[in-house]
Amino acid sequence: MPAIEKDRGKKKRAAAVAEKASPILTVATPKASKKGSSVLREDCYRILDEHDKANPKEDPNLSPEVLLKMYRGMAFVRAFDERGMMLQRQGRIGFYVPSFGQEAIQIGTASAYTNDDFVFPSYREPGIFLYRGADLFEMICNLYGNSGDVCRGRQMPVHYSFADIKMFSVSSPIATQVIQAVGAAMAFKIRKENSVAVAYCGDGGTSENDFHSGLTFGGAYQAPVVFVVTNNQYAISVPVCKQTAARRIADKGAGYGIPSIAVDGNDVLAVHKVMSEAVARARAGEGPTLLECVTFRMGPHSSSDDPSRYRDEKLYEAWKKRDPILRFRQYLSDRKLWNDKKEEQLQAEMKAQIAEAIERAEKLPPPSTDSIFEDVYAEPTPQLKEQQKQLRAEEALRGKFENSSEAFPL
Ligand SMILES: Cc1ncc(C[n+]2csc(CCOP(=O)(O)OP(=O)(O)O)c2C)c(N)n1
Ligand SMILES: [Mg+2]
Repeated sequence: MPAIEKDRGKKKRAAAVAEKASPILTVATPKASKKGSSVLREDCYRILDEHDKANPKEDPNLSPEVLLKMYRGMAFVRAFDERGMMLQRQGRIGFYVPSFGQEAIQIGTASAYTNDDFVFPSYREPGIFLYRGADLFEMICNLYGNSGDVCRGRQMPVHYSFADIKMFSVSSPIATQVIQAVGAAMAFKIRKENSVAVAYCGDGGTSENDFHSGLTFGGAYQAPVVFVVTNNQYAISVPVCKQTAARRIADKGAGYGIPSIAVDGNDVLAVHKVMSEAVARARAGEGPTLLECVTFRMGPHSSSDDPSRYRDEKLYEAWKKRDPILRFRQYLSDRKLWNDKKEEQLQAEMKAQIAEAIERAEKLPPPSTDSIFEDVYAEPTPQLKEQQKQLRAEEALRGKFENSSEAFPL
């Protein structure tokens, strides 16, 4: 079983966690970088070994239907990210944030909770939106900020908002979603509801005050929340070894009495298993769990970033061999659940589906300038009415306002 500490009473909890949990913090040290060695160490919970063979004692033996749904989810977010980056490079959208290499964390966790649970994502979890059934076309409308966008072009691209599938809106300020998730979880507990809240943030996010406030309250109130930290080794250009003096991110849970574990974030079965256990603990009233999912950000921080300026290419090469999708594909092929032909079909199908949604989205006009004045007040104030009148007069004089330079800072 994964090494998440069971709740053995308040006295023993902190000591037990400190001793047994959280097997790893991998640090992108310059030394590791020079050697080009993989920074993933052996003491991380995993099910797939270095030859992608599953440890039979740990294999959760999921049904073929679930396994294939997970594989499709991982493949789909990769295809979506590839297309998103391409659209930005072609100048068709202004900004994109890819999640290359982090597919197993997104799908391994999302497949472990239910539609009644609430998700508080960071900006690097498009796969969770897709896996939970967000409308692909509407997601693409967000990228264009057009009139089909739920937020009417008022958000940055990749800041999706899908309340109907219990996904909180993505917001840029780091780790704000951690306290929001804890607040929601505290409410579930008070109302005796069965839902669990899941908060995602990055390694950099764990330096934010919101992370500490969230863990303080989550631990003290034993709220039904799971904290998922994606340790992708970097916060933009800052490697995790400069981010914290902690030996491992998972160690941070102990200070709040929160059982914690580090898991191989490129092993979807391992992520699914520890997440299932963490969700079950939360639902059973046993309080929060902190997961450190160890991975590597295979792409740039965003379409505005160039990692070659601060990151050794050898690190990338080392992690490429641990591609979570290829590892999982190998596992499925060994079980005769997947083959090259199925892969070819899936790739063609996904590409067509994404291309069709893009085509439709590109036909939509931008949101009307009138929409600027809507959604804040039920009845527009006299000042707003006046401003709207002025804008209309300007437009009559100079024509509709064109898009700005579409440059994004981050
Ligand atoms: C409160 C706050 N501070 C700084 C920033 C600028 N910023 C944007 S992304 C980022 C790095 C976050 O790194 P990490 O939490 O590891 O997540 P990752 O980008 O690796 O997924 C920073 C510092 C911000 N958006 N919000
Ligand atoms: Mg990071």
